[in-house]
Amino acid sequence: MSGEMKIHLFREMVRIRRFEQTCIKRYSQGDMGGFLITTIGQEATSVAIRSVMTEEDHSISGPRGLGLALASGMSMDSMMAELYGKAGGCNKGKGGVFSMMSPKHHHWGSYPIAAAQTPIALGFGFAMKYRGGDGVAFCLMGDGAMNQGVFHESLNLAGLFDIPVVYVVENNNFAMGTSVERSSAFKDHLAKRAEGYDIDWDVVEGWDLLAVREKLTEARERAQRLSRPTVLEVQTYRFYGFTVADANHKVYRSPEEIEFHKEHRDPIKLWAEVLKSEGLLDDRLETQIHKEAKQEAMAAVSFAAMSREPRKEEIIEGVYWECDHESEASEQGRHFFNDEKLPR
Ligand SMILES: Cc1ncc(C[n+]2csc(CCOP(=O)(O)OP(=O)(O)O)c2C)c(N)n1
Repeated sequence: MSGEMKIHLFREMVRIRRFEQTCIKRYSQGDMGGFLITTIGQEATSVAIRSVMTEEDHSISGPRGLGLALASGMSMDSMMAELYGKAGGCNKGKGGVFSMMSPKHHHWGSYPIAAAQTPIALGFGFAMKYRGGDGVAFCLMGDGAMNQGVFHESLNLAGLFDIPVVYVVENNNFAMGTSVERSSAFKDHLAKRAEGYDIDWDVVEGWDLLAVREKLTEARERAQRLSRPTVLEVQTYRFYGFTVADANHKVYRSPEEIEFHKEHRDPIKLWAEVLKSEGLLDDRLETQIHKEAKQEAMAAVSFAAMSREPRKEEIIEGVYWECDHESEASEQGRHFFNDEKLPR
């Protein structure tokens, strides 16, 4: 990897952290509603995923998806405005943290329903293969989502039909406030469950950017060359609660545990140390990168604040294809359930 690329990856992780830190401040001041789900402490996974993807590939995530959306190339402006519920947002302010998507960037959102993204990723992989392309689908999810039935259905089909999909499971030890020990009957590595579907699996320390990138590169090659899926378990830790409003996160985890991870397993700190040891980064450049990311986030706050509110008449636009396109159903005003036998 070139020095330039190494600095780029550092910058991308810092941009995620500074963006999310800024979001936390604005959320605490009541500028945005709903939930705020951050990836602080887990930035290496998202940056590594997008760094191995080619232009043909597609990505999708669960609700902990701000990092992947930003790493996909989406602008801070469009994401901040979305969180503010403003018309300038990537989904015109209708989705918030659960709809960080941009088809242009081949990033298909941050699905709130646990594991809902897993069959969609499977579909992307299937479609790309069916059309004869070389693309690979990357699906980011949490350890809790692994216990959903639909994930296992997806794995079964991925293994059976040789689908080029990579399931990246961020195991941050907790699903909301429930630890993996209390939620998984299987006591070995979570990714090992993939063996039940004849799928290759691996585990990697998520605070080591380079290691995550290497494992993802292997998985991508397997998907592209052999059209075989992978389940990669990335061991991570979220520095904040399940959402920013999770007041109990210092109850179900000890403050010492949180401090340990901040001190020893911060992917940004660790990557900075590597870059410094290689002479690629010094304190001045490090400060500058942080400063620029902070300024970019602050500019996004101004953009979001200035962006207009969505109008009432726009509420259904862009929600259902049927509502946006001329059809018999839209003329009748009955988009769904058109069966005559159904009660009107
Ligand atoms: C089908 C379904 N059940 C329950 C929920 C409520 N819920 C939201 S997130 C979550 C846990 C997610 O844990 P994990 O997948 O480990 O992701 P993390 O938040 O730790 O990144 C649950 C149970 C949901 N969104 N969808």
